[in-house]
Amino acid sequence: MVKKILFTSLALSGLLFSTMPPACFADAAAQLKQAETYKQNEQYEQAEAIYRDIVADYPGTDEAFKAQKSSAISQLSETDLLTYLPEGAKLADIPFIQFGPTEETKKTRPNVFYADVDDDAEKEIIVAYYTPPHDYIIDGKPQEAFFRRAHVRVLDWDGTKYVEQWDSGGWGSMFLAGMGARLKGKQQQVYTDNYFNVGDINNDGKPEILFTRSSFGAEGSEFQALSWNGITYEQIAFVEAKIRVDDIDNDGIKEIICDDGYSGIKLPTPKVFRWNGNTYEMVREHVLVGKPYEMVREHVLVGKPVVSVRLILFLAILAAASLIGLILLAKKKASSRGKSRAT
Ligand SMILES: [Ca+2]
Ligand SMILES: [Ca+2]
Ligand SMILES: [Ca+2]
Repeated sequence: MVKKILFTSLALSGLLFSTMPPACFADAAAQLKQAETYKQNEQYEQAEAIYRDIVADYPGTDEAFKAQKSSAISQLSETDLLTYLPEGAKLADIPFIQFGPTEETKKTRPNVFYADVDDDAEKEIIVAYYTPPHDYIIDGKPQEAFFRRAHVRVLDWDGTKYVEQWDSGGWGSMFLAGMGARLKGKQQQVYTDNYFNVGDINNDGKPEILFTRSSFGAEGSEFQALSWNGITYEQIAFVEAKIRVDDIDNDGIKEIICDDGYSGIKLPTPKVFRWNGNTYEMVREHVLVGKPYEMVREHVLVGKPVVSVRLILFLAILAAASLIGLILLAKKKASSRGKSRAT
């Protein structure tokens, strides 16, 4: 009987996990393969068209990053790109993860995106770069690049050449934010995703430009999301910390969550910013009592039915225990009745 109950609980939890939607990007992988075949056959235009589609259709995926890399190489060389940036500028190096095995920390994220960010059906170039001085020397030793400035620029095709459409202006010295050294690589990527990215987070059909810049000392770090308003790129989100972007209530519109994600360290005030149709607005600030990811997910759903796997398992175990108790009680009663009959 106990075995049967345990089996039922396991089957129940198995069913819960199996109903979660699979993150399936099989199409993107197939498209990527097709584009690579075109490239090998020197059919560059066909390859380019697919790369652009993958970047636009599957933002934030590994396939999009691969496509971005291949696409950027065949669209505009780094040397060509630099001619559209201030003198002495360098393309930004943006970490894939900040802590972990050396080969992983050496990996960088794309510093150039090709996407239609101004809603005119033509793709712009969105580039993250640094302005000089890149290095300085104290007592003969090269120091960290404290004095360079991090920028994002949008280049628009005017029919014959690229022109500067927008520039963030310089702030901070890197595309980075404070990261918990104890966070696993996968969890770090949830945050480094937003160090520089382009994607439609508020589900209005237009991609946003997202970036996080950081500076040593008093300046701290700043995350911004910008969206084309018909005239210019308007700031729709601003958070002075590193953030993750996630659709925590599965309504298709992504939320911006600032829970810092220090593995195992409980932060007193995780913040959630929701899209209100015009801007990302902070909707809740909570005292955290559990693991960051789960607590934020449950808190923001207050007022809505919460289906917690842990709660269901707890109820299943409680029901099983009660049932066992009842069975034992019934057996005890039966045996005492038997005994009293015998006497
Ligand atoms: Ca455009
Ligand atoms: Ca959008
Ligand atoms: Ca949402």
